[in-house]
Amino acid sequence: LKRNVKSFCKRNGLLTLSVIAVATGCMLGFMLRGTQMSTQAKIYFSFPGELLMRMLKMLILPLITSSLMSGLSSMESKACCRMGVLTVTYYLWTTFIAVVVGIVLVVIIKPGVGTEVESNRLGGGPVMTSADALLDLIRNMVPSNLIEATFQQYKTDLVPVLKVPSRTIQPNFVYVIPDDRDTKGRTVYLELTPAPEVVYRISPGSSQQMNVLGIVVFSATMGLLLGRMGERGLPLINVCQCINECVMKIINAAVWYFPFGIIFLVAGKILDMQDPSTLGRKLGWYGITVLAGLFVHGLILLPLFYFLLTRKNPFSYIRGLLQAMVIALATSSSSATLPITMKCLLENCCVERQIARFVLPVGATINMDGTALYEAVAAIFIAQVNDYELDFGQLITISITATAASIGAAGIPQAGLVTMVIVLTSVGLPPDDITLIVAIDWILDRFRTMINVLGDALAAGIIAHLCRKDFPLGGAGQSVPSYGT
Ligand code: DAS
Repeated sequence: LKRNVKSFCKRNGLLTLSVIAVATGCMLGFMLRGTQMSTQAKIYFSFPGELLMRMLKMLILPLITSSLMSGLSSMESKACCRMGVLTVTYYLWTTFIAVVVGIVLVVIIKPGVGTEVESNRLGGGPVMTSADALLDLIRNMVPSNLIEATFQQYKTDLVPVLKVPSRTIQPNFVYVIPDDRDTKGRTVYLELTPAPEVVYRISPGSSQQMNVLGIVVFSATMGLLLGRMGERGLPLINVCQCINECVMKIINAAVWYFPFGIIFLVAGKILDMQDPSTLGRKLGWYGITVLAGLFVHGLILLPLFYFLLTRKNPFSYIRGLLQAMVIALATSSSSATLPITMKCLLENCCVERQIARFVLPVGATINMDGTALYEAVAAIFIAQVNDYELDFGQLITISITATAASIGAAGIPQAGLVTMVIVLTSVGLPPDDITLIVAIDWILDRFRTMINVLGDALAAGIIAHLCRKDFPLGGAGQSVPSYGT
């Protein structure tokens, strides 16, 4: 038994430690919630978790650009085109299926029906309209500055904005007065820092919606062009391959810090957790509906699609992804988890490198099945709470806008909460009602991020199988050494 336990821990050491770290973080967080921890102590306490997030964020730009530029440059056009079409088609299909699963469940369970509570929405003040949010989606594809595009998605305007005389809706959310000059009147979600008199700004219009979509588009274009330059492109292709290998080696080294960082990341989030809103039990049923949808989609439908398209056992493939899913649970950021997802795919699932280098970065930006499902459920739940009957046409609208909103959501914590404005305004629901579901969003965000990551990784396995003729070396037993060896 001792030998078996030892070999299990050796094989799954990091995964075991990470799972123990999540459990420890939860216990620590709930234990400390009762204490009156000072603001300064909270800032120090969250420091190790903040380091973990910064380590992951630091790797996103070099990983995505080097992966796409070196991966696509070495592919011939037809294979590249086939892989691209298959990838985007599969992503759109699974995202739409996720939305349908969510709608069916929320219509059957009806978590919000019979709620007498007047939702604590705010009146007045222009909100970010669907048109605004959809324009943000297109705007994000063409970032004016690639470096800023990467880091801005995480920047919460660390420059304290003015102490605005605004009304606090939730302990962590404050709406700025509508005529805030640099957001052109759009609602700006402000998140209170531990020091209540100072607020940070997360503006849906500029930074919160900024995601790596623009970097993926730019890097993929560069990769395709480099591939057509022949000898002239080789120096830059070699540089990208070296950067990619270095990034994967850095990941192999950094991962051993993760369990320690996860403890404080999870505990810190629980410390800041808000008390459930006035909806109480209804909110619980809403959470159960979302989690049930994520379970059905993530652990039944997606593995079924994988089996039908590859005729392989999906659960042995998923076993190789557990480390990435634990990191997704801990960080609630699919972009930040991307380096680990890439490592799992290459080292545990033996997916062809060129496929992983394309499918994952694209998936981390446009494929968010968990988010799409959640936004559809949340919108219909808010309609039920408002006793607002949605007709079939509006359900179709919700399914389309939830799919679009999930594409526009950045792979960062609670991005789905912000893009939900598109879905709510598309069917005439008050966007301010987001505040009804904020209280448990921090936990649902973790699970939907896990499904987002799982969806991307399963897609890579499917695309690798469908394109195996284009990549004879690929898959299990590939002759080239994997990273980190
Ligand atoms: N946290 C987001 C992600 O990283 C998902 C979401 O907010 O819905 O995928």
